[in-house]
Amino acid sequence: MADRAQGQVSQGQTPEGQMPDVLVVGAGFAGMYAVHRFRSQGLSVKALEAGSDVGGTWYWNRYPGARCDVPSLEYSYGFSAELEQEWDWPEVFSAQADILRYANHVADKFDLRRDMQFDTRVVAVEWLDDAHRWRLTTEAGERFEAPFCVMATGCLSIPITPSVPGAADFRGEVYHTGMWPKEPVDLAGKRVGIIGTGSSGVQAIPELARQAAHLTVFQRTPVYTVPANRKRMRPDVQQEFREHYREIREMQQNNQGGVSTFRPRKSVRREARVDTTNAPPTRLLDLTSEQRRDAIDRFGLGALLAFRDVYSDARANEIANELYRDTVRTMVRDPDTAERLLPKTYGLGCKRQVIDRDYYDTFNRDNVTLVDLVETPVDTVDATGVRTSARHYELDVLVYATGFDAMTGALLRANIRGRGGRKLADKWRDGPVAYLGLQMAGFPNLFTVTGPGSPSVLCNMLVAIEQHVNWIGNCIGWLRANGARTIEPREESETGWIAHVNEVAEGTMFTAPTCNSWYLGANVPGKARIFMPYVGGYPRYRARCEREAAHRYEGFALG
Ligand code: NA7
Repeated sequence: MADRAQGQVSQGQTPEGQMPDVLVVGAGFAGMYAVHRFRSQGLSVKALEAGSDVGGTWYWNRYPGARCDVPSLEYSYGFSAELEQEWDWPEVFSAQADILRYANHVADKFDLRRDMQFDTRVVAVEWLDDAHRWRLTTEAGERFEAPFCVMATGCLSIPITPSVPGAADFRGEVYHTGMWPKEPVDLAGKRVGIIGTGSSGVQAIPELARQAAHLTVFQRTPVYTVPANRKRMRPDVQQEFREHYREIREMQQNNQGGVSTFRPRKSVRREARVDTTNAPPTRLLDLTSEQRRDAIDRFGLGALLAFRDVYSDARANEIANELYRDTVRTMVRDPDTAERLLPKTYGLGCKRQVIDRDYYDTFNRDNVTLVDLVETPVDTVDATGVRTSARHYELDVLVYATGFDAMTGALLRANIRGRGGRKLADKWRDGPVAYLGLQMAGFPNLFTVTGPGSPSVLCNMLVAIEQHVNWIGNCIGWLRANGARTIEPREESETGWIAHVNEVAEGTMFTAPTCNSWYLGANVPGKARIFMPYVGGYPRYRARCEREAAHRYEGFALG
């Protein structure tokens, strides 16, 4: 406890008036659990959050149609059996508002806000070499210090808006899907334009089309999207999950993507269950062309995702892409529009799979226009709308669904400086270098939750978050128990891990030469092209983390 005794900073104290043991940046699902976990092991903690309340991603992404692509019974915390038993999910895949309600319930139940400060953006994170602690400075100039700092800043938390000439001249309303206002936005009778057809755009477009007088969709790259499961939650299914939650959490721990393979047996009638004998086989190449077509007719476009070789074999991938395109051609009435909506420059499995509700059907509406920005690029935005190389589109509202500076953006914007004042931005000039996505050499006692090089966005985020926060909590506890003041990875651990992260991503569709995705940093001009998440699977990753803890953190240097 030497650090706590060293003195108090005038601001940023815990309610007891002492410097906290741990500063946490962010109060999304990672920061929320960090506060609870660290507190319950006897550490004092203070979390700083830029938003006005908890929820992170689900606090900011309030755009119409925002939803999670992981089933809610699994995209939920596993640390409290009581919480699992008391919370009701209204739908199988929850909408943003329901997930935010859940976050608020958790914050209330565990009294998390007591140790959180909102409307507080951290603009500098600096290691004080002599004092052996971190100093965080906020936009308002407040300073906080603690021996440990945990960056729970999220993987998709820095929205990006392209620099389009004239954008500032637009006199209508401007929104970014990742910073949607809290107050409802009234689009009735308005001419709305949306730029971007990634996951956010695809979710928002059908909703915006229903609300607006007219919707113009400015598309640069067409998307592969499959229909969502839109089921309401059945109470008996939820009950069956609740009865098996311990088993389900165990299954998550052993699943590549942190999602259990649990299927309700009691509450889903036998005849209603998918008959696996008729389910598609695991290799697309093993089917005749009639069988392939038949699989899509029976199971829908999503059937393509069930074939393993689609992700590993270029030939299977191209067959799947062609089947996909043929199917979309049958879904969109206007053949020119259909053709423009077809992805042709990259394959299925390169980007995070998008899931939609009525996306293609939206282009059959009279009040929706698709503009292909490859054919007719944007020249400028002006006071009244968007001008492409072909014509001017009058707009009252312009929505940017143009994505995020993913995985590294929030960490780099925090201006982190480690030992000797070394900037993280310099260390990461050619791409993120970290050990297990948890720590960086030269930045002692700084931890990242779901950082680059960890499964993070390729895993059920709630599972990944709990695993990281538990590991960090145990690590801090161990350091204290063993009289160590600092921990940071050895350089060779870091370089070895990054080599492994790259090796397992090699040869997958994620890193195909035709692929440009935010996983690779390809959506941010000038960002190094590196595959950032760990694709080797959550169980393998978890085992590696556990091995480190079991072997007295041998891959780390202790001070
Ligand atoms: P994404 O997936 O990065 O999508 C952003 C979209 O915006 C994509 O269609 C981009 O086209 C488009 N974009 C970006 N910049 C421009 C410019 N300058 N002009 C035209 N179009 C542009 O972000 P999302 O928010 O949809 O989803 C992010 C993740 O959040 C998602 O994967 C889920 O995990 C949740 P491009 O492909 O770059 O041509």
